[in-house]
Amino acid sequence: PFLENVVLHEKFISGQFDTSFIDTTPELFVFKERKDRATKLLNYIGNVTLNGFPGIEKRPKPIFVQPNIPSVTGTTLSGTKQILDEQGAAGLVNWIKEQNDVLLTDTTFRDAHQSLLATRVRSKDMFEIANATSTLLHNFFSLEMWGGATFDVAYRFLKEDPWERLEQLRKQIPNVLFQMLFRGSNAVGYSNYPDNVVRAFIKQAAQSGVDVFRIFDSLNWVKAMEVAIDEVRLNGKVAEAAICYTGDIFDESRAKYTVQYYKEMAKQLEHAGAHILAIKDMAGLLKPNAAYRLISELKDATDLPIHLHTHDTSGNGIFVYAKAIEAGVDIIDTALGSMSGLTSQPSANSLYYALSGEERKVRADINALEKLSYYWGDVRKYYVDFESGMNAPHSEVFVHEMPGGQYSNLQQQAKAVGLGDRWEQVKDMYSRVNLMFGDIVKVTPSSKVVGDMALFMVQNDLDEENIYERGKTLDFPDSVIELFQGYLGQPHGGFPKELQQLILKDREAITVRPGELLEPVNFEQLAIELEEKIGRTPSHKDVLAYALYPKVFEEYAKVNSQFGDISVLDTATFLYGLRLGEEIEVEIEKGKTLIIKLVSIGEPQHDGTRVIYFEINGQSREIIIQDMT
Ligand code: 3PY
Ligand code: ZN
Repeated sequence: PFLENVVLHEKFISGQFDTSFIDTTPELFVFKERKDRATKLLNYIGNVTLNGFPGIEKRPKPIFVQPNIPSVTGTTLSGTKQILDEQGAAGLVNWIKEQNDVLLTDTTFRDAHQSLLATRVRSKDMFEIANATSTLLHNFFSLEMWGGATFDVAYRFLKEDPWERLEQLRKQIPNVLFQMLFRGSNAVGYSNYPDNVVRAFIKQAAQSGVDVFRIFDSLNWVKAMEVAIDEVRLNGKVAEAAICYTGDIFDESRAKYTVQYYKEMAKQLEHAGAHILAIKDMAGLLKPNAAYRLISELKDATDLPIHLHTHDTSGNGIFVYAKAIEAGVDIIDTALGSMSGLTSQPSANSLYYALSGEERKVRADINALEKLSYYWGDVRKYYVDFESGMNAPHSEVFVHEMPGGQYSNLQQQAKAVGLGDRWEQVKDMYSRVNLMFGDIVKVTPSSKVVGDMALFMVQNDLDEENIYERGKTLDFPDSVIELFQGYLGQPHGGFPKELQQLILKDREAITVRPGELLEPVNFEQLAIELEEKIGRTPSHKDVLAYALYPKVFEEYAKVNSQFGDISVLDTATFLYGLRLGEEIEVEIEKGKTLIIKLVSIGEPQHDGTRVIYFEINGQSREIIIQDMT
């Protein structure tokens, strides 16, 4: 640092090589906080090389194929984003209605990896392909690239800033609408937040680049969606309000979720200000003929364009979409071939062929889809340890009704509490708990509560009868108590009274919107509190993240100050570290690249540390790492 101070000093730069100025210039001896970026990165690499990455089986770093980024010619593109910016949400809606082709939303950047790879895909892998995506998917309706679990997982596991992902992608993809999944009054979290948090979050997301907000409520309670719909409209963006689809409209033994029920809800959403109506089939329960019937009837019931979302868990996805398209659906959600199928969305590539030559085709270029699909096929290999293990269509979803993103998650939760070998029982219990709860909509966060209760019952060898017999003496999981208190809102038809009493005991239940009872958050005060915790002035985006996820954000900030910005590392290095002798280039900022080589790893010391020998831009550097293995 001293030498750097000297050579960067204006006197030195101006040609004074008479270094007597060193003696007369005391500030040369004031060193900046010099645990510099390079050292921090080496610390991270040393650590992950030695100790591994959570969730990745400790093994020699595999040899990965470098994902191929298709070359595209850089023309200035104009797409749906320009339609919205120039004509507003109403103009966009009119434009959608004029299209004969079926429009596509690509979910590869969000739901596809949330549902296949535990949401672990890093921003870096998206940035690499962003320019190509902008060109190759220029005629798509939107890219779903934010929200759902991505916000939490970015901070919690990837140690990167989700806002940075959004803003960087926005710069690289200026022509296609960006879409996010928004859990109504649960925002991108698992519990209700005060209205001013919901509003502030939407406002910032809109400023940072989100255009279309798909808003849902985990119990289909429209009242809980109104604040979000209103705020999206105030920001001039597109409010896509979702009906969560559950059950089976053709199953007469389950009379709760009928076509009539969905039609009523659609009308309420239109009345609440929705620009687009989404059918969110989060588990993949919508059957082909049910899709035809539902869409036909919803088209009659409202004037809104319809956007259909499903998961291909059962393998019926393309058939469902074909029927929906016949019924006049406007937009559908697909993923790029190599990131599609099973718990993810149906493949855009397959759908393209299914409909080629038909009167209504999908608007997409098949060569473009295939090129992007190659890239993602290779990227997916980095994340193999996060695959769910499901490798064939899973028709049982019609019985347990678990959302696409929950299956592998609950499986992990079951393992963590020692129920790994009783997974069949857990699945069975999940559907029984749903019926005990009165047959509720199951999607984040209500689905998590059903999962928690199923684990609780299997773990304690309980069945429905025991719950009623012994309920008074049982301590139910917190999430179950909160659901029955009304803190996630009100389910269609209310809570089963007897069970509610057993669960709540002497606690009160609410029936108003939880947001009405929550004190508004004072953001200035929160910023001061956060500054004290992290030792730097937080941005407004940091404060919003902290408001939603205090512990997760604090932990992220800690890791960030320890290792610096590790999102710049390539994914193989981020997850596996370096092999002996391996050399990588890391661009830590535009035009500033470090060449890092792992030279050797020393023997363990008596204090459990090891010295790791690196070369960085040709210079030797030693880093001491605690060996935790
Ligand atoms: C989420 O809320 O993250 C979902 O994907 C629900 O389907
Ligand atoms: Zn989904």
